Amino acid sequence: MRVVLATANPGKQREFATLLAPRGIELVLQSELGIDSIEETGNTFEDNALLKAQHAAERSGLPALADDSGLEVDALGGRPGVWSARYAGVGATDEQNNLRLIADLNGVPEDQRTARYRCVLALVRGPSDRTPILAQGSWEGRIGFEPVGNGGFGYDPYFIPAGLNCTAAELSPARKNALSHRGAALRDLIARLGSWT
Ligand code: ITT
Repeated sequence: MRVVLATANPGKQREFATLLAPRGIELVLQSELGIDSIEETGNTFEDNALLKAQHAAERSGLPALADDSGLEVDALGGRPGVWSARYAGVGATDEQNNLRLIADLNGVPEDQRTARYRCVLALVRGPSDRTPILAQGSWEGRIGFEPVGNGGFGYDPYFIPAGLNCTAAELSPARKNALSHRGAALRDLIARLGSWT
């Protein structure tokens, strides 16, 4: 099955390629088809994931899979949440977003730095699919004080998964996929696929 992956984020692309390779799903990047990203106007991960999937399906004429994800920090009332990619402003780099996160958590002690990553996936057969498949996953952890590790992307150098003494950026790609919100969401999606065509 050929499916368009509706993301422009290279970190997500790498993780999806590894996760979906054994599933017989051939992923085509939306950028390979000349499809631009759509503005994320939703207030929830679900709304934005659907928006991205419908846009890519409409432009490509193919089924489309989109991911909307982000980091929810308890001491920040759940922010950056759906604004994770643009926390330091539209077009911000991972480094700029991380700097803002750490500045906002200045003075917050370790036991109050709890957080989670959330991921919602939307899979549509076409732009007006009335029964899209939505799947989700989350990953509990806390925000460290210093960046550690070179793997992953986004907030990973500061995200210390619950039960581990290292950051997500120190995990191998396979280990991150086994533990992460994205890995969990994809396993949920695959469980819901059934006879989806
Ligand atoms: P697309 O919309 O093109 O998929 P994006 O980066 O804009 O790319 P989102 O709107 O879903 O995607 O924002 C997700 C952000 O949340 C991402 O840019 C990171 O800052 C953060 N994030 C999500 N999953 C992450 C992960 O596994 N590791 C680190 N940061 C993550």
